[in-house]
Amino acid sequence: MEIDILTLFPAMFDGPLTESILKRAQENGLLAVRRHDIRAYTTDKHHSVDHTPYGGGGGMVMMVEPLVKAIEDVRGTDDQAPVVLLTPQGRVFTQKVAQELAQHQRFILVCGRYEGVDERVRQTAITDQISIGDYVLTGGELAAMVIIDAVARLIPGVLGARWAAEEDSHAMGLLEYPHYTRPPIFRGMAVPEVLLAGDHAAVDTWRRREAIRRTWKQRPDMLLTADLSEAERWFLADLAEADAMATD
Ligand code: 4HQ
Repeated sequence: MEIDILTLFPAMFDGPLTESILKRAQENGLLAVRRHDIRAYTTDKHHSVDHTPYGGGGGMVMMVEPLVKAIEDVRGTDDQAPVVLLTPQGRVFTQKVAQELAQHQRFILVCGRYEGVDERVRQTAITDQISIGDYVLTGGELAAMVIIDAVARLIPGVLGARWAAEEDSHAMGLLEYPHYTRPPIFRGMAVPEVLLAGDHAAVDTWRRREAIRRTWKQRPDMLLTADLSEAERWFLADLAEADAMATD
């Protein structure tokens, strides 16, 4: 997979891309991340990338010319690659959106700064807009990094074989079950017996139920779409009933 980033601050990506899983993915040729400095596409002597907004008001707006030139240069003749603007106005990033992006061989991330980009950037050169959540960042860079991280781990071979990306919580539509490792007792808190007994079917059933219990407690909205068996639906009904008894 190839990811191109357009940014005024290419160095912001140094840390996350040069450690751990993302570092190894690049070393193994599974992922290529290219950073492009938008300022390199300016033509005036001051290398301006922003200007005051027409109509007045505070702040600065990213100028259309350097940005569109940068996008067109980086994209080249590749009309398949999505050009994604990071913005609070975009569709909200979820595991489903990550899976969708992971289907592309290449995509381009455009990071705005200041109050945002001139509206004509969207009209000319953007194919998709994504928000990582309803809060305001100082720029699109950290949002771009979140997307790269979530998408890269979906590339086959990036996670070890034992950690197939489908296994984990959001992909299953449930939160994760509780995890334990050594020691067996910490400050009087024991690891659940079923995990020590070696009955793998019993472990699987326990983990599914604990995942359902947690999801019901913390994220009941996720249960509306979760794929549960008949037995698991009964388990859920029991949880709800026990809760109703306790609060009566
Ligand atoms: N931005 N998800 C860039 C965000 C944001 C978000 C605010 C994007 C500032 C210039 N991006 N502008 N939330 O808060 O993606």
